[in-house]
Amino acid sequence: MSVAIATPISPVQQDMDLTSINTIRTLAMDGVQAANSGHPGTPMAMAPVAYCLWQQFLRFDPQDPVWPNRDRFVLSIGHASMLLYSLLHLTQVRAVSKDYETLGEVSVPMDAIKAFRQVDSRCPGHPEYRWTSGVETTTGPLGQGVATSVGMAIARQWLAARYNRPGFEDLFDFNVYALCGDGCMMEGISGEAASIAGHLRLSNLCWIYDNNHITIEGNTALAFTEDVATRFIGYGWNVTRVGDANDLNMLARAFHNFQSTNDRPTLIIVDSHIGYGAPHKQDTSGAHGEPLGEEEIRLAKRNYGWPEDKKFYVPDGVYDHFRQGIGKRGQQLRNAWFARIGEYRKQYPDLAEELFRMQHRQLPEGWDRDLPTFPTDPKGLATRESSAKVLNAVAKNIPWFIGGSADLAPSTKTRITLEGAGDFSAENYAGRNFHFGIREHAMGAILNGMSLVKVRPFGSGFFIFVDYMREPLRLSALMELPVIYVFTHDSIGVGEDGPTHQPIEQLAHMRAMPGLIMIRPGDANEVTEAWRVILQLHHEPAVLVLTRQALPTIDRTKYAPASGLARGAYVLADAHGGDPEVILIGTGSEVALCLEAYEQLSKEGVRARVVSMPSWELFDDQDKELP
Ligand SMILES: Cc1ncc(C[n+]2csc(CCOP(=O)(O)OP(=O)(O)O)c2C)c(N)n1
Ligand SMILES: [Mg+2]
Repeated sequence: MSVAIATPISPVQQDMDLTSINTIRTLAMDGVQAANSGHPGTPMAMAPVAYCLWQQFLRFDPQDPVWPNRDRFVLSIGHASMLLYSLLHLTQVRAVSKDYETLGEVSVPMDAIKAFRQVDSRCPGHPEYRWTSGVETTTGPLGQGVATSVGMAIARQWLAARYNRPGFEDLFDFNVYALCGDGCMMEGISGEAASIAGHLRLSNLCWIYDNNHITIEGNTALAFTEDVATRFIGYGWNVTRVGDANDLNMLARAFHNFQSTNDRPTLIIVDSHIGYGAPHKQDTSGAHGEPLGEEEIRLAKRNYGWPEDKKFYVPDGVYDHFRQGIGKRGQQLRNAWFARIGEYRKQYPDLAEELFRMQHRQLPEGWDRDLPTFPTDPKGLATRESSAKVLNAVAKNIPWFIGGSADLAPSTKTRITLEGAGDFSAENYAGRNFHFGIREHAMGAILNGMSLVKVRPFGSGFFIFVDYMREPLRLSALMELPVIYVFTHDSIGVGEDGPTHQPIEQLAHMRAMPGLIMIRPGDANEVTEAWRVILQLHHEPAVLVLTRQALPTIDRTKYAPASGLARGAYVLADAHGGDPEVILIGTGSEVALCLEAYEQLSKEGVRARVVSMPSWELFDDQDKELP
């Protein structure tokens, strides 16, 4: 099959727009071909869209890709990673060290593009946050990127409500753009995320939908016929269309339309041709996920008016063109922002200090001064109850500690009850209590997005429903984000709800997930210690697993102090008169049972030891530090 190219392209590249777009396209094609693996078709089709956005609109400084008020660009179609890598390369985005200092090196040098998908390349198969500067979030599992973008947009609204002040109305005014495809639209999480974004009227959020009618198995007619525009209108979004992905004027109009919409998020539906310009593969699923092949690449390059045999070719003037566009605009905006923040610091020193600490993932001085100690109490209280007290003590001293629940706050006890904490809503973006609705999956991704903007988010639900949000949890771990998940009703102690609500294998699941710290405290004082550890994590998500039912508050004058929790496991009660004959190891609600058994055994003359082991991961970590 041969496909005519809609707009004949002159063999001479007359304009820098087209030259730049074709550079993005051909880098993607060559990168995938060299790797002999990857997804060339969508970068080829969406190059003009990404180019128009980056070159004309995105407020992003390639010299400082972590400037806090930069616009965010999320590539929700993570498989089209070569599109992003080409942009990062051509705009010469700088690498950032983990201490947030911008280094001189280019984040994605040409050698990295040539080593696409190879071990250790800055261009892995799917974009990875923290590995490649300029990548705003890890994507690949379809739907996660768009949902994460909602969290970013939410966090921006919260930051603006708290920190923008008279004369500084634009301190936080960044926009969030996410590029998505048919896969993202089919995944349920996009529906959850779009629904809450519309409800919250996030006018700083723009999704761009690549409506190419192609997925892996073929035409979307196989499985997807819904009217996406109507669906989003139903969510309360502003919906606009661009009938041809190559039409830069229409694209610019759509972005202007987004920018002038102040009461709703915007969806731009762009009709595109996957594999644009490849004569035998355009508009087929064959262009989706495999190299085009040398001959097809040659023909596509001919169609573009490109030198057919040149590989990884960046024509003269392209780098400079980007420098003069996004580079110049971004640098001016970034420098102006930092000049203003100097002024802001003079007028609002406390707020400026908060911002500094938050953006560096530090805690305020004395953040833990109100953490409670609980008196011995044989009847005790549920760990969800003690956690509520600790959570509020934390919230008092960390203003950017914010979060909520998937409609279960009355049960998970995660409401911030401090005076003035308020509820986050379209009418009050300063609220600290979030209502994610019954949308666990989106909640997970939204928390990731919020954390990427550097507020300290928590989300809560019943432990059993962690199964609805395993993917975003996994991404928190992969991205090393200190998101806090509070899960209650952690065992058979859930009571009358029955087997659908009883977690059985969930503890094992959480422990098996790399990079995640799970803590299941055994009494109220271990809850305090758990929060103390969690708040000081910088690079790991934490899962706090709590009970519905009351647990005795252990007598710490008789047994070891709860501070042992920081080591993951500690000897709570030891054998007398020789080595233990039996060691009882418990977590959470089982610790008190172990202590009862210990007392019984001691009476019977059996030497027993009780180990409370609230966190396998913390235990493993401290082992490494032992001499
Ligand atoms: C959650 C999830 N399921 C499946 C996949 C595997 N996968 C990668 S791309 C793709 C098809 C995506 O189609 P579309 O979003 O339309 O992208 P296009 O082919 O148009 O680039 C699939 C199923 C995935 N990455 N994530
Ligand atoms: Mg598609």
